[in-house]
Amino acid sequence: MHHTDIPRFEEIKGESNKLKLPEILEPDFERENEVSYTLKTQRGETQLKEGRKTATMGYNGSYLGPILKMRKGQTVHIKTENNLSEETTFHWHGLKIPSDVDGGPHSPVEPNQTAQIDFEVNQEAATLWFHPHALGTTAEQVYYGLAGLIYVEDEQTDRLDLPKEYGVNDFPLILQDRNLDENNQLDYERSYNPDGVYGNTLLVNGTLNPYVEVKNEKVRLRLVNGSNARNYQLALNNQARFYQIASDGGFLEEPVEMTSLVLAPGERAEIIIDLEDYPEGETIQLMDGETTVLDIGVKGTTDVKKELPRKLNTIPVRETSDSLPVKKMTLAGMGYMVSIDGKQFDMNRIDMEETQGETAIWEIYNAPDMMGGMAHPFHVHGLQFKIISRDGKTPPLNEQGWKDTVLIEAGETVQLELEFPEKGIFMYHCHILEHEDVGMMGQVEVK
Ligand SMILES: [Cu+2]
Repeated sequence: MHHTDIPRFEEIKGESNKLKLPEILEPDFERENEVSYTLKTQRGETQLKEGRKTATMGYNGSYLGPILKMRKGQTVHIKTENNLSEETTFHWHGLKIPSDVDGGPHSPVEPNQTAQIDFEVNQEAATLWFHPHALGTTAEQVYYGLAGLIYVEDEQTDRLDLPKEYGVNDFPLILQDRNLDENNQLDYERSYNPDGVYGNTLLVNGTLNPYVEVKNEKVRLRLVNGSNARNYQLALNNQARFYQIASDGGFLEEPVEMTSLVLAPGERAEIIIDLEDYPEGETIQLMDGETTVLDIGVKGTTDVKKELPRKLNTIPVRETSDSLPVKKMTLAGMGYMVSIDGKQFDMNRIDMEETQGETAIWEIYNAPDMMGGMAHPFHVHGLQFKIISRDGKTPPLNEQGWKDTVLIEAGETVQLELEFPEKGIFMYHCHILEHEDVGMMGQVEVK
């Protein structure tokens, strides 16, 4: 879908709602090195907008899901249960885990069935998320509400003096656009477009026109693009600077000062907004273009001032770059014709082979067509990669940390450095969920 065709948001005035916060899921049990959760898909009804409730899907609730907290080094057990009348999967987007627990299309959970998942957390602190990845129905299930967050924590999270009081100065923001019809219902079929279902209503954690009240301090926003297809370009209404501190897979080396941030489907970014010099009663808005994403009001004051840590993380740099073979891949097409290297997904075909623990370079070219083509957010399962270059140039500072999803513009070539920590068959695909369902997806076998 070309940029000019993407539906704009309609402002729904007169309704302002306190930002809904996902609950932090209570473990079934937790010991120092072990935690166990139960996660259930279900149908339900949710008050998304004034008037009639909306028929939705959720995890352990009617819309979206809880936050699963886990620590580096912990063994995690998750009992997954499917209470839908259709198959689903439980995919852990951004976790570095073996393919048999990754929840790709190979691992369906049938209606009224449960599946037990066990893995170890072998990665650093990050804001990750989970969502279905069932063959051909991912987009629709996410659209109706199936998505939730994972907070990985570690010693660095404990040590860094960053805002971390949940719902006080540390807020997750799951950004999703939806079409609510005249009866307040989500009608996926009616909204369907193979180039992505875009909505005219912005929801943040399932909240329409959300606001938060905070003190005059530094506030951390964990941004998650949980939309099927829409990119966001986020900025503050007064053009104030903010600081990105984390990308998809962990903290950046240093806070990156910026005034605008693009977030593609699947991507996460943690930012710090500095409200220390704002007086009581002041408001500031996080915007996507002309649309208010979140209204932030300063209510209550504090004298505590915090310097942001200068050093957040150490991202290892590979010593040599020229000895590795470059594996090339081409994204192409639109609508039902989208492809990777001219092919659409076939579960019985392996498209790429890699070796566990060895560094590989993937060069991904997004071929434009006569109409110009479109940007694709490219996601790889089972690892966190690094972006080496965009059209031969070093990526911007906020893209120099760990990533699992990268937006590739039409005509652009992006080089990634990857290392799969686990063996098995992993997906790579466009994270426009309708493109993924149509078949813009391949399989890499890691031996
Ligand atoms: Cu795509």
